[in-house]
Amino acid sequence: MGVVNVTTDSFSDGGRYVEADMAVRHAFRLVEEGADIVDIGAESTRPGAGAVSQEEEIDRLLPILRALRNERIPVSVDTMKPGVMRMAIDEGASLINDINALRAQGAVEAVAGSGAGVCLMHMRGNPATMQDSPAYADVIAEVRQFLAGRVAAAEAGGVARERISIDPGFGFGKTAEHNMCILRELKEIGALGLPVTFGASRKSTLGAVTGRPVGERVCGSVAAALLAVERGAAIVRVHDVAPTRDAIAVWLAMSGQAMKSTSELIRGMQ
Ligand code: HH2
Repeated sequence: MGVVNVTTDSFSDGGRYVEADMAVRHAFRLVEEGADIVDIGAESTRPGAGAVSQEEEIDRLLPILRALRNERIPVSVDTMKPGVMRMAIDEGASLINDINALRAQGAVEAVAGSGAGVCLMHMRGNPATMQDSPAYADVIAEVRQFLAGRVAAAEAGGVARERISIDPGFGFGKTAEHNMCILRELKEIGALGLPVTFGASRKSTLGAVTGRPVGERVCGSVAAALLAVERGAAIVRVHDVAPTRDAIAVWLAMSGQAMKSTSELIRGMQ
Protein backbone atom coordinates (compact mmCIF):
# COMPACT_ATOMS: atom_id res chain seq x y z
CA MET A 1 0.00 0.00 0.00
CA GLY A 2 1.53 3.29 -1.15
CA VAL A 3 0.78 6.49 0.78
CA VAL A 4 -0.53 9.67 -0.84
CA ASN A 5 -0.90 12.44 1.73
CA VAL A 6 -3.02 15.31 0.41
CA THR A 7 -2.14 17.42 3.43
CA THR A 8 -0.11 20.49 4.27
CA ASP A 9 1.35 19.10 7.48
CA SER A 10 2.04 15.33 7.26
CA PHE A 11 5.25 14.53 9.07
CA SER A 12 7.19 13.19 6.11
CA ASP A 13 5.66 14.66 2.95
CA GLY A 14 3.26 17.41 4.07
CA GLY A 15 2.56 19.97 1.34
CA ARG A 16 4.14 17.98 -1.51
CA TYR A 17 0.93 16.55 -2.99
CA VAL A 18 -1.70 18.98 -1.80
CA GLU A 19 -2.64 19.96 -5.38
CA ALA A 20 -4.95 17.31 -6.84
CA ASP A 21 -2.99 16.81 -10.07
CA MET A 22 0.24 16.27 -8.12
CA ALA A 23 -1.48 13.77 -5.84
CA VAL A 24 -2.87 11.88 -8.85
CA ARG A 25 0.56 11.82 -10.51
CA HIS A 26 2.07 10.54 -7.27
CA ALA A 27 -0.58 7.79 -7.06
CA PHE A 28 0.30 6.66 -10.60
CA ARG A 29 3.99 6.70 -9.74
CA LEU A 30 3.40 4.50 -6.69
CA VAL A 31 1.44 2.02 -8.83
CA GLU A 32 4.26 1.98 -11.40
CA GLU A 33 6.66 1.27 -8.55
CA GLY A 34 4.55 -1.75 -7.60
CA ALA A 35 1.87 -0.61 -5.14
CA ASP A 36 -1.26 -2.77 -5.21
CA ILE A 37 -3.29 -0.18 -3.30
CA VAL A 38 -2.93 3.59 -2.92
CA ASP A 39 -3.97 5.02 0.44
CA ILE A 40 -5.10 8.63 0.16
CA GLY A 41 -5.37 10.76 3.27
CA ALA A 42 -6.41 14.40 3.57
CA GLU A 43 -5.95 14.89 7.32
CA SER A 44 -2.58 14.47 9.01
CA THR A 45 -2.54 12.29 12.11
CA ARG A 46 0.87 13.56 13.22
CA PRO A 47 0.77 14.38 16.97
CA GLY A 48 -0.37 18.00 17.24
CA ALA A 49 -1.48 18.32 13.57
CA GLY A 50 -4.35 20.75 12.89
CA ALA A 51 -7.86 19.34 12.49
CA VAL A 52 -9.37 19.41 8.99
CA SER A 53 -13.13 19.94 8.55
CA GLN A 54 -15.23 17.36 6.75
CA GLU A 55 -15.85 19.84 3.94
CA GLU A 56 -12.12 20.47 3.49
CA GLU A 57 -11.33 16.76 3.57
CA ILE A 58 -13.94 16.07 0.88
CA ASP A 59 -12.72 19.02 -1.23
CA ARG A 60 -9.18 17.62 -1.14
CA LEU A 61 -10.16 14.00 -1.86
CA LEU A 62 -12.95 14.30 -4.42
CA PRO A 63 -10.94 15.37 -7.51
CA ILE A 64 -8.36 12.67 -6.80
CA LEU A 65 -10.94 9.91 -6.37
CA ARG A 66 -12.66 11.01 -9.59
CA ALA A 67 -9.37 11.02 -11.50
CA LEU A 68 -8.49 7.51 -10.27
CA ARG A 69 -11.98 6.06 -10.54
CA ASN A 70 -11.63 4.57 -14.00
CA GLU A 71 -8.01 3.56 -13.65
CA ARG A 72 -8.56 0.15 -12.02
CA ILE A 73 -6.32 1.15 -9.11
CA PRO A 74 -7.61 -0.11 -5.74
CA VAL A 75 -7.98 3.07 -3.71
CA SER A 76 -8.03 3.25 0.06
CA VAL A 77 -9.16 6.40 1.85
CA ASP A 78 -7.57 7.22 5.21
CA THR A 79 -10.27 8.97 7.22
CA MET A 80 -12.01 8.93 10.60
CA LYS A 81 -15.16 10.77 9.43
CA PRO A 82 -18.32 8.86 8.46
CA GLY A 83 -19.35 11.57 5.97
CA VAL A 84 -16.00 11.28 4.20
CA MET A 85 -16.27 7.47 4.25
CA ARG A 86 -19.67 7.60 2.54
CA MET A 87 -18.41 10.03 -0.11
CA ALA A 88 -15.30 7.91 -0.73
CA ILE A 89 -17.33 4.72 -1.14
CA ASP A 90 -19.74 6.49 -3.51
CA GLU A 91 -16.72 7.62 -5.54
CA GLY A 92 -15.40 4.08 -5.89
CA ALA A 93 -12.95 3.61 -2.99
CA SER A 94 -12.23 -0.09 -2.35
CA LEU A 95 -11.10 0.33 1.22
CA ILE A 96 -11.68 2.64 4.19
CA ASN A 97 -8.58 2.95 6.36
CA ASP A 98 -9.70 4.26 9.75
CA ILE A 99 -7.05 4.94 12.40
CA ASN A 100 -9.98 5.37 14.79
CA ALA A 101 -11.31 1.84 14.04
CA LEU A 102 -14.87 3.03 13.20
CA ARG A 103 -15.39 4.52 16.69
CA ALA A 104 -16.96 7.76 15.41
CA GLN A 105 -20.73 7.82 15.61
CA GLY A 106 -22.16 6.53 12.32
CA ALA A 107 -18.85 5.12 11.06
CA VAL A 108 -19.81 1.44 11.26
CA GLU A 109 -23.06 2.22 9.41
CA ALA A 110 -21.19 4.22 6.74
CA VAL A 111 -19.09 1.16 5.87
CA ALA A 112 -21.66 -1.57 6.58
CA GLY A 113 -23.96 -0.59 3.74
CA SER A 114 -21.19 -0.92 1.15
CA GLY A 115 -18.95 -3.60 -0.32
CA ALA A 116 -15.76 -1.78 0.69
CA GLY A 117 -13.06 -3.30 2.84
CA VAL A 118 -12.07 -1.63 6.09
CA CYS A 119 -8.86 -1.38 8.08
CA LEU A 120 -9.41 -1.09 11.83
CA MET A 121 -6.37 0.38 13.60
CA HIS A 122 -5.43 0.56 17.26
CA MET A 123 -4.82 4.04 18.63
CA ARG A 124 -4.58 5.04 22.29
CA GLY A 125 -6.30 8.44 22.78
CA ASN A 126 -6.48 10.77 19.79
CA PRO A 127 -3.78 12.26 17.54
CA ALA A 128 -3.53 15.44 19.64
CA THR A 129 -2.84 13.64 22.92
CA MET A 130 -1.75 10.11 22.02
CA GLN A 131 1.97 10.65 22.68
CA ASP A 132 1.46 12.11 26.19
CA SER A 133 3.22 9.37 28.22
CA PRO A 134 1.47 6.30 26.77
CA ALA A 135 1.56 3.40 29.24
CA TYR A 136 0.42 -0.22 29.02
CA ALA A 137 0.67 -3.15 31.43
CA ASP A 138 0.94 -5.44 28.37
CA VAL A 139 0.89 -3.61 25.05
CA ILE A 140 0.27 -6.71 22.90
CA ALA A 141 -2.60 -7.97 25.05
CA GLU A 142 -4.22 -4.53 25.16
CA VAL A 143 -3.89 -3.93 21.40
CA ARG A 144 -5.29 -7.40 20.70
CA GLN A 145 -8.20 -6.88 23.07
CA PHE A 146 -9.01 -3.50 21.53
CA LEU A 147 -8.87 -4.86 17.97
CA ALA A 148 -10.98 -7.91 18.84
CA GLY A 149 -13.57 -5.55 20.35
CA ARG A 150 -13.63 -3.31 17.28
CA VAL A 151 -13.90 -6.31 14.93
CA ALA A 152 -16.86 -7.56 16.99
CA ALA A 153 -18.50 -4.10 16.86
CA ALA A 154 -18.00 -3.88 13.10
CA GLU A 155 -19.39 -7.38 12.55
CA ALA A 156 -22.36 -6.67 14.83
CA GLY A 157 -23.02 -3.55 12.76
CA GLY A 158 -23.12 -5.52 9.51
CA VAL A 159 -19.53 -5.44 8.22
CA ALA A 160 -18.67 -8.94 7.01
CA ARG A 161 -15.51 -10.38 8.57
CA GLU A 162 -14.06 -11.03 5.08
CA ARG A 163 -13.94 -7.25 4.56
CA ILE A 164 -11.90 -6.46 7.68
CA SER A 165 -8.17 -5.97 8.16
CA ILE A 166 -6.55 -5.06 11.50
CA ASP A 167 -3.58 -2.81 12.27
CA PRO A 168 -1.73 -2.54 15.60
CA GLY A 169 -1.10 1.18 14.99
CA PHE A 170 2.70 1.55 15.09
CA GLY A 171 3.36 5.06 16.48
CA PHE A 172 -0.19 5.73 17.65
CA GLY A 173 -0.12 6.25 21.42
CA LYS A 174 3.02 4.15 21.86
CA THR A 175 6.61 4.71 22.90
CA ALA A 176 9.50 3.45 20.76
CA GLU A 177 9.73 0.44 23.09
CA HIS A 178 6.01 -0.33 22.61
CA ASN A 179 6.44 -0.03 18.83
CA MET A 180 9.38 -2.41 18.82
CA CYS A 181 7.43 -4.88 20.93
CA ILE A 182 4.56 -4.70 18.42
CA LEU A 183 6.84 -5.51 15.51
CA ARG A 184 8.58 -8.23 17.49
CA GLU A 185 5.26 -9.86 18.41
CA LEU A 186 3.31 -9.10 15.22
CA LYS A 187 2.28 -12.75 14.88
CA GLU A 188 0.25 -12.31 18.07
CA ILE A 189 -1.84 -9.70 16.25
CA GLY A 190 -2.22 -12.01 13.24
CA ALA A 191 -3.39 -14.74 15.61
CA LEU A 192 -6.73 -12.90 15.73
CA GLY A 193 -7.28 -14.52 12.34
CA LEU A 194 -7.62 -11.43 10.14
CA PRO A 195 -5.24 -9.91 7.56
CA VAL A 196 -2.81 -7.54 9.29
CA THR A 197 -1.94 -4.10 7.92
CA PHE A 198 1.26 -2.55 9.26
CA GLY A 199 2.74 0.94 8.86
CA ALA A 200 6.10 1.99 10.28
CA SER A 201 7.21 3.94 7.20
CA ARG A 202 9.51 6.88 8.07
CA LYS A 203 8.13 7.04 11.63
CA SER A 204 10.04 8.52 14.55
CA THR A 205 10.82 5.17 16.19
CA LEU A 206 12.95 4.42 13.11
CA GLY A 207 14.64 7.77 13.66
CA ALA A 208 15.27 6.84 17.30
CA VAL A 209 16.89 3.56 16.22
CA THR A 210 18.98 4.91 13.31
CA GLY A 211 19.60 8.49 14.46
CA ARG A 212 18.32 9.69 11.06
CA PRO A 213 15.92 12.55 10.19
CA VAL A 214 12.66 11.78 8.44
CA GLY A 215 14.08 12.22 4.92
CA GLU A 216 16.73 9.58 5.52
CA ARG A 217 14.66 6.72 6.88
CA VAL A 218 14.10 4.72 3.67
CA CYS A 219 16.42 1.86 4.63
CA GLY A 220 15.01 1.67 8.15
CA SER A 221 11.48 1.73 6.73
CA VAL A 222 12.23 -1.06 4.26
CA ALA A 223 13.74 -3.18 7.03
CA ALA A 224 10.66 -2.69 9.22
CA ALA A 225 8.26 -3.46 6.35
CA LEU A 226 10.18 -6.61 5.46
CA LEU A 227 10.17 -7.82 9.07
CA ALA A 228 6.43 -7.14 9.21
CA VAL A 229 5.77 -9.20 6.07
CA GLU A 230 7.98 -11.97 7.38
CA ARG A 231 5.88 -11.92 10.57
CA GLY A 232 2.66 -12.29 8.60
CA ALA A 233 1.53 -8.76 7.60
CA ALA A 234 -0.72 -8.93 4.52
CA ILE A 235 -0.47 -5.22 3.72
CA VAL A 236 2.41 -2.84 4.46
CA ARG A 237 1.63 0.87 4.26
CA VAL A 238 4.73 2.63 2.91
CA HIS A 239 5.90 5.88 1.35
CA ASP A 240 8.82 4.25 -0.52
CA VAL A 241 7.15 1.61 -2.65
CA ALA A 242 9.94 0.59 -5.07
CA PRO A 243 12.60 -0.28 -2.45
CA THR A 244 10.02 -2.04 -0.28
CA ARG A 245 8.76 -4.09 -3.20
CA ASP A 246 12.34 -5.07 -4.14
CA ALA A 247 13.15 -6.14 -0.60
CA ILE A 248 10.00 -8.26 -0.36
CA ALA A 249 10.62 -9.77 -3.82
CA VAL A 250 14.17 -10.78 -2.86
CA TRP A 251 13.05 -12.25 0.46
CA LEU A 252 10.21 -14.21 -1.21
CA ALA A 253 12.46 -15.50 -3.99
CA MET A 254 15.18 -16.53 -1.55
CA SER A 255 12.66 -18.36 0.60
CA GLY A 256 11.01 -20.07 -2.37
CA GLN A 257 7.68 -18.24 -2.19
CA ALA A 258 5.69 -16.37 -4.85
CA MET A 259 4.70 -12.70 -4.56
CA LYS A 260 1.06 -12.42 -3.46
CA SER A 261 -1.06 -9.66 -4.93
CA THR A 262 -2.82 -7.57 -2.33
CA SER A 263 -5.23 -6.33 -5.01
CA GLU A 264 -6.51 -9.90 -5.06
CA LEU A 265 -6.95 -9.68 -1.31
CA ILE A 266 -8.92 -6.44 -1.69
CA ARG A 267 -11.05 -7.88 -4.50
CA GLY A 268 -11.68 -10.85 -2.25
CA MET A 269 -12.95 -8.46 0.41
CA GLN A 270 -15.59 -7.05 -1.94
N1 HH2 B 1 -0.05 5.71 9.88
C1 HH2 B 1 -0.32 6.96 9.49
C2 HH2 B 1 -1.54 7.27 8.88
N2 HH2 B 1 -2.45 6.30 8.62
N3 HH2 B 1 -3.08 4.03 8.70
C3 HH2 B 1 -2.84 2.77 9.07
N4 HH2 B 1 -3.72 1.79 8.81
N5 HH2 B 1 -1.67 2.42 9.71
C4 HH2 B 1 -0.71 3.35 10.00
O1 HH2 B 1 0.33 2.99 10.61
C5 HH2 B 1 -0.96 4.72 9.63
C6 HH2 B 1 -2.19 5.02 8.98
C7 HH2 B 1 0.68 8.05 9.73
O2 HH2 B 1 1.57 8.22 8.67
P1 HH2 B 1 1.48 9.34 7.51
O3 HH2 B 1 0.22 9.23 6.74
O4 HH2 B 1 2.69 9.26 6.68
O5 HH2 B 1 1.57 10.70 8.28
P2 HH2 B 1 0.49 11.79 8.65
O6 HH2 B 1 -0.49 11.16 9.57
O7 HH2 B 1 1.30 12.90 9.30
O8 HH2 B 1 -0.19 12.24 7.39
